[in-house]
Amino acid sequence: MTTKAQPVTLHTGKAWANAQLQQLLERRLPGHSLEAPFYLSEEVFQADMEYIFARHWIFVAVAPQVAEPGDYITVDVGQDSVLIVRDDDMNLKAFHNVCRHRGSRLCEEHQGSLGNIVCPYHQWTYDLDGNLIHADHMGETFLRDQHSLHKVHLRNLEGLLFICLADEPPQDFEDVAARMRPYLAPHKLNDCKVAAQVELIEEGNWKLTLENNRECYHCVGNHPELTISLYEHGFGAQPGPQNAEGIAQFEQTVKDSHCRWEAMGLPSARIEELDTLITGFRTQRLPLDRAGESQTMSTEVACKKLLGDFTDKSLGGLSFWTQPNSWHHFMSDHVVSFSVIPLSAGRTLVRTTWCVHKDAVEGVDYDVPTLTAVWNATNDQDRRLVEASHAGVSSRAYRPGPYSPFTESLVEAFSNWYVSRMRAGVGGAR
Ligand code: 3BY
Ligand code: FES
Ligand code: FE
Repeated sequence: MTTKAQPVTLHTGKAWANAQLQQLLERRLPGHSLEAPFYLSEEVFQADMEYIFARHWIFVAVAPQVAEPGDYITVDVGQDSVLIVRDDDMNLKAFHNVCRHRGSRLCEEHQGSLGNIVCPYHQWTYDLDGNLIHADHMGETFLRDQHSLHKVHLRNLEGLLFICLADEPPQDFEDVAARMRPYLAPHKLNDCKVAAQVELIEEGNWKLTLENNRECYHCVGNHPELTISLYEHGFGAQPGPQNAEGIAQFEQTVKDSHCRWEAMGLPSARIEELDTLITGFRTQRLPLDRAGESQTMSTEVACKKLLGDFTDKSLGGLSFWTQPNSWHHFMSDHVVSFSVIPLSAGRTLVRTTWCVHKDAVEGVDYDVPTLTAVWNATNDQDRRLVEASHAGVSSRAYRPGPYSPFTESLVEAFSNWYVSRMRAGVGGAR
């Protein structure tokens, strides 16, 4: 049986027919990459922004980016800009970055600090809870309390900030948070500072970025720096006689490490809910190779001051992946977080943030080039892979290709999640 994809004609420039998208979704071939329009079409991109990015919990920042009262950041998701501020009581708040007067953007900068939120247009002034506290020229009958900023749902999951643009966000986030808290809490990301942040633009569709992230099939051939700290048999190995011994040894190392970490109060067992929940996620703590301390070129810690109350450098890497747009690696000395934001059908922003203990001193406890070397190199390699994929899926010769049942099952989980959430969106469900 052949698995030849049917060509799809898209009526670009005309109103996107939901029926066409529905058809594409219905005929998705399980176990295969998606048909080309999913990566290329402007209409699918608009649907992605509506049904995926405006309706699910999106990872956008880490709490240390807004550490002090008055600190703010803005994050843009599609046409929407969201302002995240820390108020005077140290609570985090999120608002649409849109003035209630005539709609001007309130904050143009990506980050900063403010006392009140003052619109640059006519100086309407809001406090850090979003209440309008000052508006000139509006007369006696004007009701200030009817003009507070529009709120955006925000959750701080142990220092990871997620927003949801929907009126009614997926409820299962609370279960995800309850299950993840014991894993993340010991690393105390809320008590960290940002040591470095890098924004990378990939000339490719965001789903290619995510698919690429969800497998390590490509790691041996492309990531010489990352694979220094990864166990060869911990990723990308096909089960079989040639790998049997290596895989068994790796599994024993994982078992022994988990026993040691669990005894220290660090949950380590894998949880996999990537396509079984609306807020799909996966976590796992894995040992690191060689010195076994951190994802660095030397595999030793990049920061001498360890996170939280840790005294042991060898805590492996606790990874946390979320649908649709993030992954994170928590180690003994630092946390590295990745947020993916689609910019257009063919452009994607990957924002990478490295955090260390807030009392760590740059130049004494850590230096930024050592801390960031592995992931700067790996991100750039992944960027090229995504761009090459995007170029390839743009060709008339492209047809969905088969995922490996051994090393691409998490890619399949991502695509399944995406297709099912899009079906729900197109079908009018939440
Ligand atoms: O480690 C990661 O975050 C993923 C998995 C394999 C490649 N990639 C960069
Ligand atoms: Fe903000 Fe006028 S648009 S004060
Ligand atoms: Fe990669």
